[in-house]
Amino acid sequence: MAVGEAVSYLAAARALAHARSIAVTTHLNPDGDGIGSQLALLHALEGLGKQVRVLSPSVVSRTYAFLPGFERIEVVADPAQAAAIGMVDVLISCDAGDLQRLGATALIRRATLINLDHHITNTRFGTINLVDVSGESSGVVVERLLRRLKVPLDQRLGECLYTTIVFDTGRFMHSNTTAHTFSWTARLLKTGIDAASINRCLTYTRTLHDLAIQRLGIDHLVVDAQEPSLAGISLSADEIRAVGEPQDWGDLVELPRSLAGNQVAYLMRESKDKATVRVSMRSNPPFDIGSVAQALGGGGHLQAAGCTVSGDLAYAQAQIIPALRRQLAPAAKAQ
Ligand SMILES: [Mn+2]
Repeated sequence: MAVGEAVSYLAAARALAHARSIAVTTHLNPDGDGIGSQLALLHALEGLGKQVRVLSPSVVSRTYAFLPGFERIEVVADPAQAAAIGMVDVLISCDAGDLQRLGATALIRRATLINLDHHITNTRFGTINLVDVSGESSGVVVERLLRRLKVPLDQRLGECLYTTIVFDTGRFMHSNTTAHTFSWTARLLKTGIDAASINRCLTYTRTLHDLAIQRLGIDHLVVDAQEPSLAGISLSADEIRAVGEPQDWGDLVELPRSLAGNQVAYLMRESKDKATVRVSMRSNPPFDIGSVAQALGGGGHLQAAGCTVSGDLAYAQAQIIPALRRQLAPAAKAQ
């Protein structure tokens, strides 16, 4: 661990030790890493006698309803709701690479903002930046922080933190899965969690509507004519409206990625007003799609990243697809 990171853990632990009121938030369209990190912090900090509120800038998928403390999550989706929270000593942001990703929760009044994250593209927007890119999930960063606060792991924390690692390693399939991942996860299993049951909750909870979205994805799956190792799904506002927008887009971007020979995959979704397109990207090492997202104002990791393009679907495709082809081209020549 770099010296800077060690200092941040100490500063964050100190700020939390001195705080009375704490709010914990995460990014828009929160996922298993953000929510698991938040709820682990809720239990740990309440155990230390703190007043804690758990906030989300957008609706939280019922997929995570099995997590202890899920019913404590309050949606803060506009400035009035943010103002109603009042002043807190510490606001902790979990798993968000930049302030915009916090939606309305960015407006919550606070003395100190702890930016807890593991994204390489994090913009260091906090008062204290606890950005540890060596963590496979933000949950790993949370656990390292809890060690500084002398909070021992228990089953509740184990369940929340296990969810973060399953989600952010793609069920131990992504390139960020290492020996550390398994030894860290083994410590969580020793708290007595039922990993198989959590896996079922995270995986086998699709609705018929979710499957209709999968079908929409399959119908719109395109393999690039120039780079056969590039494939993706582009969905227009009209196509999404016809099926009905899901609460959670889940891992639809994994569908093009599952093709034999695929190296780079994308999902583009046009907004209702056709003014923006949300782009999710995935790649296999050594192909870097994080820089593509970053160049367009987004962020993430080298192999998993996203951005929002201003413009309609055709405009976004014209921006993204040539950039992804360029990422594939040099390595293809070298082979
Ligand atoms: Mn994460």
